[in-house]
Amino acid sequence: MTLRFDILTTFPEMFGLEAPAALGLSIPARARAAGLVEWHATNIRDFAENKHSKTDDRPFGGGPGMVMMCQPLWDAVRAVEASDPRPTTRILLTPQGAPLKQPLVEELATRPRLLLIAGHYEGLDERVIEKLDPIEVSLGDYVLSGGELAAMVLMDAIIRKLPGALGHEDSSEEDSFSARGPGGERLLDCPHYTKPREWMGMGVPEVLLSGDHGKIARWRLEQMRERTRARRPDLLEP
Ligand code: 6GU
Repeated sequence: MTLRFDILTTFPEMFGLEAPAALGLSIPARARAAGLVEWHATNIRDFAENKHSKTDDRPFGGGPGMVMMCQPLWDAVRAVEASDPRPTTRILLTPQGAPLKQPLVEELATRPRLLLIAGHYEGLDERVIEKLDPIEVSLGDYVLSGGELAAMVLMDAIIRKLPGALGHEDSSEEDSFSARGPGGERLLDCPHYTKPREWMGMGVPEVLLSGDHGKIARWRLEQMRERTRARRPDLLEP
């Protein structure tokens, strides 16, 4: 079954495939060609019922920036949802959301339809957020100009979890954050090496040349735990 993304945005061109960008190349492009995923970008502006197709206005109470109006977004969501009978999971990309983590990515990869709302300007009128009741997701503690790049990041992370999206069925399980230690804790990835065996006077760890697959697996797990301890001890806390 094909996972369907709908992106609601005032910049639908960012998701176009004419000039392949983030999602038009590499794994997302292959997954799309294989029918594992499809995506449609809808312009919120097309649903604005005011004279200049405005989607934003000045904030009540004053202050800088503009606020996205309720009506165009609400009608856009309703129209897009009605275009396909499968239920959607609504997701709003916003710095006010919960920081994105791999478990949510993996859960979303099992849903049939995801509706991504890319906010802009100072944000959305709070009332439309209340009515839509979306999952609110942030990429981290910094501010992007809009939710579109965040939506693409989320899409890429989800697409690589779809069965058949990667060459090796097991290779996404070995990614950082997917790989597990013995207690089920999520770990960073281990170091990797390829040819040549010597570069700028630097060799590669002897164990990787040993041909002993049990020993190699144990070494890799130890490296993953060591790295996680050194760089991201927070991941090892229960
Ligand atoms: Cl999801 N949106 C925006 N505009 N900025 C962000 C973000 C999202 N996550 C981190 N910064």
